Amino acid sequence: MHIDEVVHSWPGRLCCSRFDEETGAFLTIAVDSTQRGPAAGGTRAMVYESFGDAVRDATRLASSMTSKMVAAGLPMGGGKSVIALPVPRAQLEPEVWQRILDRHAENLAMLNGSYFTGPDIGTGPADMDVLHQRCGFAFGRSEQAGGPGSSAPETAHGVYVAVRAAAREAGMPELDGATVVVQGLGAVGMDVARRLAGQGARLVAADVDALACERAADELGARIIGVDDVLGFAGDVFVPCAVGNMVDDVVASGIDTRVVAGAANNVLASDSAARVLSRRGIVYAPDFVANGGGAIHLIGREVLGWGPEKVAAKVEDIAHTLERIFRTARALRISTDEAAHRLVRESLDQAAA
Ligand code: NAD
Ligand code: PPY
Repeated sequence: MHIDEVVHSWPGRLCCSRFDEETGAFLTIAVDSTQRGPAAGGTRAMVYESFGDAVRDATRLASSMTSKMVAAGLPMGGGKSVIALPVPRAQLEPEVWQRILDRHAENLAMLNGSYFTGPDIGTGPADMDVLHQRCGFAFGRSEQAGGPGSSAPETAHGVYVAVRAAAREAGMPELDGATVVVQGLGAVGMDVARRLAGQGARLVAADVDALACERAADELGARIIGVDDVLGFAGDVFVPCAVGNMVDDVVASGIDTRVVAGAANNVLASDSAARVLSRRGIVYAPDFVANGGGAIHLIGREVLGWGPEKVAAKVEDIAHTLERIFRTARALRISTDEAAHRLVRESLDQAAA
């Protein structure tokens, strides 16, 4: 994507980028909003087709973090970091990755607390330990380093709660015997799959990682399908837990489940995809609501001083937020995504007034 398109379509506050010639990494931090408090959102490290694509991902993900904070009732703004790597993280020499983290920490220090980072795709608690030690502006350190540890279990629980709420809305009070298609069997996807299997769901799953597939088949009896067969697979619930931007209008027209609810950020490639799903009677749980468990864990534990029980109760509340969104969508005959954005706008406008 050309950078001009990104600039013209993003209403956020600040986006800063830096190219590190020595490692070939292109680092971006996007701060979407600080209206409710300092911005926060994870650091995503992966390979992008172009630097424009990386900046677009950072800005869209940052906006989504603002909505996530509002929907979860957290007193923070939205931000995100994207590190566009020259090769996949697993192929980087450890010292090259350390240098990239050092550059990232320098950039975070320059923002001086307007933005706090945390884990996302390609980074984890061990990286947050390093960033926190270098600059202090990182959530999600490992428990050994005094942090709250991985956010994946709370994210997974929130997604499970969201799947159940969306299934109820679609007329499926129980998941026993329901066919659930899980895309991505990483830290969150595998955990969600385990929780759904515990409810008697029949699992169908796909991942680009053959080992992850083997684990899901052995441990949970999942039927493994090809990654290209996921989007049109006939089932009851589709649970996207891999990367985002894969449901465009065409994909939305072909999805063959009654529910879409998952962990991936920015599942929808466009606003119109939400309308397509809605017209087809497919219940979509807006991603920034369904995957809010990780943010609730990190901000709850590190900013608000909550214990695990309070965090767990707030994650359960995701069901109530979704029920409110579903009611609004029904009453106003709009998509659930529009209803969720309406809720966010109203809340931000109220705070501004
Ligand atoms: P992860 O990296 O552990 O897992 C992602 C999995 O998706 C990997 O196993 C990967 O091999 C697989 N994958 C990648 N491309 C794929 C494709 N085309 N088809 C099928 N599988 C594919 O990441 P995670 O922590 O499990 O997060 C999953 C998603 O949830 C991400 O989009 C992330 O941004 C989002 N999310 C995570 C958290 C959290 O707390 N971890 C919080 C909110 C949102
Ligand atoms: C996300 O939920 O998408 C994240 O990026 C995780 C996160 C949440 C809150 C602060 C830092 C990271």
